[in-house]
Amino acid sequence: MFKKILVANRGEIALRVIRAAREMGIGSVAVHSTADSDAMHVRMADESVCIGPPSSQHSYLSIPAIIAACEITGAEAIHPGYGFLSENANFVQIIQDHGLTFIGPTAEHIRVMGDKITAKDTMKKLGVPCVPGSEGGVGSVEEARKLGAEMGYPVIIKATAGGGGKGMKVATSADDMEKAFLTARAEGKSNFGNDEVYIEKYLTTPRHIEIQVFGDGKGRAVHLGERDCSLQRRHQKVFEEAPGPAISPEERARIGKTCADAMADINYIGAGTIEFLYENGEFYFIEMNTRLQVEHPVTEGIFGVDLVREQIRVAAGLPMEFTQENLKINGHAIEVRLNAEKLPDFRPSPGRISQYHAPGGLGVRMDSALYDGYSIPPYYDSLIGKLIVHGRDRPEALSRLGRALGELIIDGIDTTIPLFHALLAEEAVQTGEYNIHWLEHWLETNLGDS
Ligand code: MV4
Repeated sequence: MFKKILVANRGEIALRVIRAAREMGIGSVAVHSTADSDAMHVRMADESVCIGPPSSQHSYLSIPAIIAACEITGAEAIHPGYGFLSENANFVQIIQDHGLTFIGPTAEHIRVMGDKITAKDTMKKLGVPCVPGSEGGVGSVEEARKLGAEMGYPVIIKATAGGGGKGMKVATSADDMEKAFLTARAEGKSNFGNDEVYIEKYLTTPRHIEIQVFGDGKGRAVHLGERDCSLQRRHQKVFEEAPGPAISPEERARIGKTCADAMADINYIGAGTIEFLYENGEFYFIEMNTRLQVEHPVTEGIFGVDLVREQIRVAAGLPMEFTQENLKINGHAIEVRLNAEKLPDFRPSPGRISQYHAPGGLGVRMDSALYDGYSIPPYYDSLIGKLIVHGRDRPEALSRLGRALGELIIDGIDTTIPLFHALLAEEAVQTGEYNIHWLEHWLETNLGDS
């Protein structure tokens, strides 16, 4: 096992990794920008190294600075958290070239899944059900129109390198096609330096259901059920839960096995998430994330496992501590993302925390790097914490969420806490009868957000 690992991240996820390392008797190295000298991850780690100025580009995204921090401290492995360099195949290659270990998948798996056309092609060949659409890329408006006529409208044109909703356009008729096609291609080019696009049948009212998978890199892989992450605003998840309120045990076992078998086939190592749209009882693969995700705690809650511990174990060449047979779901978990943002327009609201009180009690987990007197810097993501609740069933988890939100105090800045009090009062949230459009519609109706 590693003696010391470096955490190439900040905020709550850096704490998450440091905590797992400490429980395993592994030393931790935090890296930080000059804006984060007082950050909790720096305080909590065994050692820290300043790696650059506030701008992420020159600190948390600086590969040379992070490699140098490993060499200075003698850290043997790097955990990337999520975001930043977590899905950068080039980073993984450089880590290996320096005789260090990346705690995550191989550069090759990251590369394959990072390009959505190759990801879809790979998954299709592995027997994973995909959204009907083009075979590979589409090179011209004429070809796009031909496919549109065959498939029937609406269709969606997606940039193969796309992400966060960029490079994605819906065409509702042949007349729309030219504009949608050219816009998706231009957005792919300008945002990701890649103008390749593909086409899919547009699903109008699906849920976003993602399957958690985990592999040992030696042909063994398991699934840890699904998370329903349909409640999103502008492609940012807001509220996530597991198990999905619309998924039956039979459906879970079936799609779960399909995903686990696919990951076993490719010798996938570590944590991964296979994203699906779910509509009318069918799963349609859209993309795969080759990282630990923000919402992983809901899965940890219902399965009683530590996914970061398992990531570190398999990266060190040890076996996973779970098998498919001993992974059993217990109860229901919900996560809400707490952002330093001002409603109704979700404008970033950095600043000094004058008072912080975390909720507690049975079934409550607060993952946050906040503390009394901390100043949230303006340079990074506005996520300031995640409140995760667990209950014996969904109603208990919901009422526990309301109780915990009532205990939570974050003063000095604006946060999205009031949004969750309001959402808990909604029938659709109480029943779980929502889809990927429900939240944006609700925000428009109730907050005038558009
Ligand atoms: C889709 C879709 C409908 N049909 N693909 C949005 C982000 C990207 N990861 C995939 N996305 C979508 N792909 C087909 N064929 C609808 C969306 C979509 C969406 C998906 C998940 C969660 C929220 C969403 C909000 C708008 C659109």
